[in-house]
Amino acid sequence: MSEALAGLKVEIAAIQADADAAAEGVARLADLPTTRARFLGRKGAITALMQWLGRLPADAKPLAGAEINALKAQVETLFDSAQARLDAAALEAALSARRVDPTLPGRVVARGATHPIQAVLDDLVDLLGRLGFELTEGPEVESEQYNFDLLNMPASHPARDMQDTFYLDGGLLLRTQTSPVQVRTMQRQAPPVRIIAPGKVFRCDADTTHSPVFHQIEGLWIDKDVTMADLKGVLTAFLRALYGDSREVRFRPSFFPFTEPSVEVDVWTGSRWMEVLGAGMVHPQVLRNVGYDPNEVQGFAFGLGVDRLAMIRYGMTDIRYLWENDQRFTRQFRGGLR
Ligand code: 2U9
Repeated sequence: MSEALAGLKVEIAAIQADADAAAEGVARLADLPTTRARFLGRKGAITALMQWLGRLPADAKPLAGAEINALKAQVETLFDSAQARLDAAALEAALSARRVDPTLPGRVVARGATHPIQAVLDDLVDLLGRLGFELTEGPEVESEQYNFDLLNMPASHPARDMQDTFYLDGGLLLRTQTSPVQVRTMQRQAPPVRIIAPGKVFRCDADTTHSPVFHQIEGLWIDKDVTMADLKGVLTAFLRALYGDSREVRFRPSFFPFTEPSVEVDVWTGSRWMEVLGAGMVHPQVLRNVGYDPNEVQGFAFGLGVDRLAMIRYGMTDIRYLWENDQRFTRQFRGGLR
C-alpha cells in the first residue's frame, strides 16, 4: 500500500469519527443542514478528499475512489437517520403541546329550530305542489312596470302611494306583492302555467298586526278552460287540507285591480268567519299585458299572507314576536310545533 493511500485511510477514519459525533450532537432540526454541509457540501470534508485522488499513483486510484464513495454513503445514511430522529422529536413536541383531554365534558351547542314562518311556508309549498302547482321565484327589488303597471295598477292607483311602497333610486322599488314573479313567468313561457310564488314582500306599515316585511304565497293557473268553478274547487280543497276536512269555506265578492271577478275567502272558526285569502279570475288586461290572448286562455290567481297564517296557527297576538329572534320564543318551535 502506498504512503498516500495509507494517509487517505487515516483521514477517512478521522472524518468518519468526526461525522459520527457531529450527527449525534445535532440537537435542533434547524442546525442539521449546516452540519451536514460540513461533510457533504460542496466545500465539505468529503468533497475535499477528492484532491487526494490526484496525488495517488494510477493503480491506487480505483481503490481510493471506492473508499471515499463508501465513506460518503455512510455519512449520508448517518445524517438521514439524524434527520429522521429530529423529525420524530419535532412531531412529538408538537403533539404533546396540543394534547387532547378526552375526559373533558363536551361543549353544549345550541340547536336551532325551524322558524314558524318557514314551517308554514314549507307546508304550503308542499300542499300546493300536490295540487299541481310548480314553485317559482323572482327578485325582491322590482320596477314599477312589473310591480304595478303590468298588473293593471296605473300611476294614479292608491296602492302606489308613497306611504305603502318603499321606493329605491333609479325607478326601482321593493316589491309589494309576489305577483311580478308570475308576470315574468308568463312573459317567458306559453300557457298552460300552473305556478306558485312564495317570498318576502315589503310595505311601509308597522303595528301589532303589520310588519314592513312579510311573506306571501301567490298562485296562478292559466289554461284554455280554467274557470271560476276551478277556482272554487282548488281553493276549497287547499283550505280543507290546511284547516281540516269538513271546514266550511265561504267566497265573498271583492275587488282587486288584477282580477275580475275577485273574491275574498273565509273559513268558519266555530264562532265567526275568518278571512284567509284573496283570489279572482285574472283580468283580461293583465293577460294581454304579458302577450296572452284572453280569447284563447284564462285562469285564476290567489294570494295569502303567510305571517298571518302562522299567527293564526300558533295563536300569536303580536307579529313582532316573529322578528325578534328571542330564543324563549323560537325554541318553542323546535321539533315542529303545530
Ligand atoms: C297575476 C295576476 C293576478 C294575486 C292575488 C290576491 C288576490 C290577494 C292578498 C292576500 C293577503 C295579499 O298578503 S296579502 O295582503 N292577495 O288577495 N292576490 S289575487 O293575483 C294575481 C297575481 C299575479 C299575474
